[in-house]
Amino acid sequence: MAVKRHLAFDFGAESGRAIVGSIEDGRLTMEEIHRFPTQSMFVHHSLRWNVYRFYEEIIRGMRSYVAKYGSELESIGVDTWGVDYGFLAEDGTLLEMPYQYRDSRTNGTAEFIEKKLGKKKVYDITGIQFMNINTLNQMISVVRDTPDRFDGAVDMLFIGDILHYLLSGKKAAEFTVASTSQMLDAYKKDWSEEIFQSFGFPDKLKTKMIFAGDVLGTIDPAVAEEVGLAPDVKIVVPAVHDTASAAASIPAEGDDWAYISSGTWCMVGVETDAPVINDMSFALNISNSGGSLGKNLFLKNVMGLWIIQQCKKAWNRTMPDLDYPEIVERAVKAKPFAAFIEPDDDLFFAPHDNIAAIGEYLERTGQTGVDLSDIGTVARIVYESLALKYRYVVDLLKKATGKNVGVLHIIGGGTKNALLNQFSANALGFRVITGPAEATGTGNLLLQAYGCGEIGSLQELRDIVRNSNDFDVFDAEEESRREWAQAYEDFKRVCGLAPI
Ligand code: LFR
Repeated sequence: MAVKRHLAFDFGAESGRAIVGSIEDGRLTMEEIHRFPTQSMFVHHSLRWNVYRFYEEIIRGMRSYVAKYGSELESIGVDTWGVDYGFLAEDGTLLEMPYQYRDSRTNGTAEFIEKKLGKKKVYDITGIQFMNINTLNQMISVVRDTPDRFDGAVDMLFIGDILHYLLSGKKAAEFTVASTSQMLDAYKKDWSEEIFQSFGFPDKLKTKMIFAGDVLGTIDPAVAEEVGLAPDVKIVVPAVHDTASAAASIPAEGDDWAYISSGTWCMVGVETDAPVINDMSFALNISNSGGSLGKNLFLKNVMGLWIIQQCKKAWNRTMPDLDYPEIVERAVKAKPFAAFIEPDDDLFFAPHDNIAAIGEYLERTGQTGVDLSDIGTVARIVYESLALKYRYVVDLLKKATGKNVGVLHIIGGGTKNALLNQFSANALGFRVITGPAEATGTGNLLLQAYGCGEIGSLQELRDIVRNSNDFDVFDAEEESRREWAQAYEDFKRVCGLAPI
């Protein structure tokens, strides 16, 4: 029988890639055939995504596929970050360039939530962590500042859904990405009437909901012809939310695990069978993000590698050749626990100069005498603080679910940083297992294969992940156990984190 190939497009905030995958003898083979920068851009002083350029990269990716493998392809699926969306007109035209979630238009929207419906009520319905980036906040800013933008809109689609629409001509909102909006009823897995009514969002924007593994349709014949693909290629939605595609590929067994999907954002979570929405999860501001194949991702966003990416950007202004291996090497040599930062402080959300932001943070928290001109020192502060924040969030998750956690799976691009992996094990005091690094691409491809009938269950899917990858293990270092335990206490105190 001919090999069935799938093509995944995985879009991150920095870069995107096209990956071909096929399953043979219970193993997934993956090959990256196209890579491109994504990155938002300032247009008229607002931060936007050039979605048609993303589409162009998809066309390029499909052409690369055809050049290598010919016209036969089983399916295509796209995943992206969450929360960002575009409005479509009746004829399917995108009405404006979608905003990127770090745009400042959401400033002040949090108060609106409290006034209109109350945070508790919104959380009880949606189960989603309050963050200014959420679609809810972005939509509130439309109601508040630019209500005419609703006029010609007949559909609201998330970025990945827009790309699926361009490929298939079919409009639908995939559940995992839609859940990040904070506009769904977490139990009904559909749009919340109450949210739409209370905030004055038009009903016409409640796009039909579909689920990871659903076949949206076949490729638009004109697109197929343009790139040289057969007309029967299926468009199968993976978990359009990258975090949910990644979570599907956690190689976990048993029940006592937590995970981090590590990239620009680090999503720290545990998997549950149903939403966990109660007073404690509300107080701790934990999300119930939609998972694939019936799962619920009880997780919290941590600012993640964004912080070191922004430091690197600042350093690269004067040292263009400085790369991550060298940054890590310098961090290894730097003094441990010189200072702490709270990665999720507002200062680090969209900094102009991240080193200056760290300086401001240290000053505000009375941490003096730290030489921030030393790259290793700064990098070490960031990596240690991230690891300590992971520990804090895992402790919160344990408290809110009552779950026992004895191992942490780290998946995604962040796993390539062995120092951070070791720090994470040290901070947590238990075993960290890393991989797959291409977790999102893996999950995307395997969810497509599930949609095409090649895989029957999540367990089978994870068996394939385990058969197809090598994993690294990091155990907490005995000799520094005491220092890390002390550092955790200091971190919480210095950063003003509530005791758990
Ligand atoms: C990670 C991610 C997170 C989401 C953030 C913004 O790429 O999808 O899960 O909270 O991006 O959308």
